[in-house]
Amino acid sequence: MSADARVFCSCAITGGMSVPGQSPAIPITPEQIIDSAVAAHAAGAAIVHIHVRDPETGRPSADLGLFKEVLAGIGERCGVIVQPTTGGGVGMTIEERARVVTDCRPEMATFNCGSFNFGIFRVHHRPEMAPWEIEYLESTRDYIFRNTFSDIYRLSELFRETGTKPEYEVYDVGHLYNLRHLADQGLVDFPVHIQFVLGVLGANAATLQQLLHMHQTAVSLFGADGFTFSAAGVGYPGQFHLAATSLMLGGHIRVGLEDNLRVTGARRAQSNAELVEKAMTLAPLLDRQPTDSGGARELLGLPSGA
Ligand code: KMH
Ligand code: ZN
Repeated sequence: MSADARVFCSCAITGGMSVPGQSPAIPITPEQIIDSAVAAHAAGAAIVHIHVRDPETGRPSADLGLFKEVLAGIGERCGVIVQPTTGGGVGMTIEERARVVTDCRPEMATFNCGSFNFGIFRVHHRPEMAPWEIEYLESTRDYIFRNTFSDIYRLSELFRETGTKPEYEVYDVGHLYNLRHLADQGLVDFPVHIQFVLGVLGANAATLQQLLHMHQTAVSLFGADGFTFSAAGVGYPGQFHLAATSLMLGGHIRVGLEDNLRVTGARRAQSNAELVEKAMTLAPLLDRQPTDSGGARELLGLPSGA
C-alpha cells in the first residue's frame, strides 16, 4: 500500500445507463443534479461524476446546454471536482460525447478505454416505467459501447488540447493493455488515474478476485508509481465490496446512484449522500484518512482550486 493514507471518494450522481423508473432517488433535472452533487460533496465526496438527462423525460442526454447549466451550478455552490462523462448513454456518437470536454474544458473527465457489450436489459420492468424506458433497457441486447482505437486516439488529443485530466475507465483486463498501447504512442501523461469499473454485463465481474487481478495487471504495465486508482463496483453489494478492497489496496473509491441503488441489501438508497456517507465510514476502520477536493487535487496532480 502507498504511504499516503489519504483517500478520496467520487460520487456518480445520475448516470447514462439507467432509466428514471428504476428509482425515485435518481436526480433528473439540472436543479436536482446540482442539489444532489452539492449534498454528496457535503457528505464527503471530493469528485462528482456528471451525466445529464432530459428534464422532461429523464432520458440520458448529451445536450451541451444542460451540461453547462449543471457544471456552472455546482461550481457556484462548492469547490468539488466536477468530472463530466464522455461515456454518455445509448445512441450517442463519440462526437456528441466529447463535446463537453472541448466546450466546457473541465479539469477532469472520464475516458473509456475500449469497446464492449453493455447490457442493462436484465433490469426489472416496473409499472412506473414509461414505454421509452422499457425500450431503452431492451435496446441494450444489441448495444455495443463504442470506444474504438480511432475514437480513443482522437479523445486523447482532445483531452491534451483542453488540459483536461482523463480518468481512464477500465471495465476489463484488455482495457489496461489498450491504455498501455496509448501510452506507447505517446498519448498519455503519467501518472495516470484509473477507475476500475467492474460489474457491467458485457465486461468483468465485481468480485474481489477480478479487482485484485486487474490491479496487479496495472502494476505490471505501469509500475506502482505510474498510476493512482479508484474502484467502482456496479450493483449491490459490489459497490461496497469494491470500495473496501480498494481501501485495502491503497486506492480511492467511487459510489453513487449511477452504479448502485441500494444502501443495504434490504434498503434502497434515498440519495447519493447516503451512499457516500456509508462508504466513507469504511475508511478510518481500514486506517485510511478521508480527504476533500483539495486533497484529491493534490493526489491527482490537478491545479489547486481550478
Ligand atoms: N456508467 C458506468 C458503468 C462514463 O460515464 O464515462 C461507467 C461510467 C463511464 O461512468
Ligand atoms: Zn458515467
